[in-house]
Amino acid sequence: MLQQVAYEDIVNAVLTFDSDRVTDVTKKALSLGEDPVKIIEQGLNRALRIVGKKFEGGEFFLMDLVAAAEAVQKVMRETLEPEILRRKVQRKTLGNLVLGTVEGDIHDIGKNIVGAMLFAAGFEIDDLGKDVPSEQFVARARETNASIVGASALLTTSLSMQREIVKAMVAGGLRDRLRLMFGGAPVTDEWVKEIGGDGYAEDAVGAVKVAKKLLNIDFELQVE
Ligand code: HCB
Repeated sequence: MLQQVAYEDIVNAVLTFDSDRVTDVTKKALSLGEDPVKIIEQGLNRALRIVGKKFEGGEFFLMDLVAAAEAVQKVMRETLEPEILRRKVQRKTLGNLVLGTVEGDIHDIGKNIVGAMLFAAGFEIDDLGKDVPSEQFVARARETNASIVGASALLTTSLSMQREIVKAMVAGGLRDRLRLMFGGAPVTDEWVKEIGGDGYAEDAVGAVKVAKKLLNIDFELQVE
């Protein structure tokens, strides 16, 4: 019951763009022993999905998207990501992973959460940021000898850039040397198969599972 109350409080705080309250309620939930990953998935992500629907329905405007995103980014950066990393049991390097949001797309909240979770699970993360051209994914994957490249796309118009990344990896001669993992709200398993990717993850916990599976590492999440 306590958990439900905390999640609803977080959702409501995001929906009213009250950044201080988002942080306060999140800290309270953590102090009650809540798992930071659950706070993200059931509180912050749920709130952002509602924000998206309200935007689509004309009830919220762009400035509302921005305000909600800022509140979520602040609590992620200052409170939840450090907590996820603090709870990590031990550091062992599972592989190098290059991560970014595709060209033409500046949505990076989900990509950042995925990066924090993968880092906590033991991957070395090279985060290229947002609006990243396909060639940059290739160049960095080559430089860092990456085992996996992960790319995020949130717009139906930027989705095709994931296919461009696959093509660029083939053209750059890297396709057979690494695994390609894709995610983002409009991405599906079918889409990833269609474009010739290796793995699809619906959320950050899924991304850790998929990344380990792609490298044949037994799955055990270590951020509890
Ligand atoms: Co934005 N936006 N937005 N937006 N936005 C969406 C994405 C819409 C769906 C909202 C809507 O209309 N319902 C919509 C896209 C519609 C479409 O393409 N069909 C939209 C639009 C239209 C736009 C603009 C075009 C608005 C405008 O300017 N008129 C514009 C685009 C700018 C651009 O990119 N060129 C825009 C701008 C913005 C901001 C800047 C205001 C802000 C982003 C801030 C930021 O990221 N720094 C924003 C936001 C916040 C959203 C919503 C509300 C939330 C996105 C989000 O952060 N979700 C979103 C609504 C929605 O998605 N339903 C809306 C939470 C995260 C945690 O989820 O899916 O990103 P996620 O990540 C998950 C998951 O997918 C997976 O794990 C993550 C963690 O669980 N995952 C991976 C993600 N990447 C992965 C990679 C892997 O390898 C593996 C797993």
